[in-house]
Amino acid sequence: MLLLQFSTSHYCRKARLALGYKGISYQVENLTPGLHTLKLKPLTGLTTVPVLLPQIEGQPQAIADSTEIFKYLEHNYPDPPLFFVDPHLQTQAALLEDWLDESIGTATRFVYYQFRSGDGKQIDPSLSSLLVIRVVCWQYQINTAAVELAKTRLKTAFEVLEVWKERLYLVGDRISIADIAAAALLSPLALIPEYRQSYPWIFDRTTEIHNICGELLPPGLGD
Ligand SMILES: N[C@@H](CCC(=O)N[C@@H](CS)C(=O)NCC(=O)O)C(=O)O
Repeated sequence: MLLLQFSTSHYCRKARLALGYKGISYQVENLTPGLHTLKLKPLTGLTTVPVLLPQIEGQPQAIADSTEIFKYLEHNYPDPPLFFVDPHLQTQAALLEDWLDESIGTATRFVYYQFRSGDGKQIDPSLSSLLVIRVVCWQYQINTAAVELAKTRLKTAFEVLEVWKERLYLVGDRISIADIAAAALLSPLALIPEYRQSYPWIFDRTTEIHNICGELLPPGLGD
């Protein structure tokens, strides 16, 4: 099995956490941003990573989108489960996962790249890193007004995720796609002191989930 990814992408981290949780062995191929479309477009019709190539006869050649990767993994590798049999719990988990994916993961990207192009410049002051940050800010139209909206969405996310203060799991009594999505999609904020100080339980639980899944901790955690 091969995972096409950008090494720093939080959506790719989400796919790796699920693969790790299920104990699946896989390899990664790190694509070069910009050139990635040449490889991905013919394979999936889309331009985003992660893309999973099962490399198994009779199975799809390529699965694009982290949510679709979750579904593929659950169908083909049901044990240990990340979905629930109980339809009520599964709906809750799927709703949380979709909201984290479509709204919060994007908000994280906006706030993170604005930080990296300002106060967080020194994290990697190399020319290549600063260039990538500039391109990302341009590509996603990351500007002050959009970042303010993203911060408001993140505030709501931290309120919703207060559940982690009381309980180990966002839904039900075991880890699910909701926990994996939250641990991955908020992880870039670990580098931003304001978030680390205000929401320590988010980053404690993120660390635990990475350990459970056998995934290396994101920058800012564990160093
Ligand atoms: N909803 C998608 C989002 C994936 C996504 O936004 N990936 C970004 C990297 S973090 C990407 O590939 N961007 C490059 C592009 O859009 O061409 C998923 O869950 O897989």
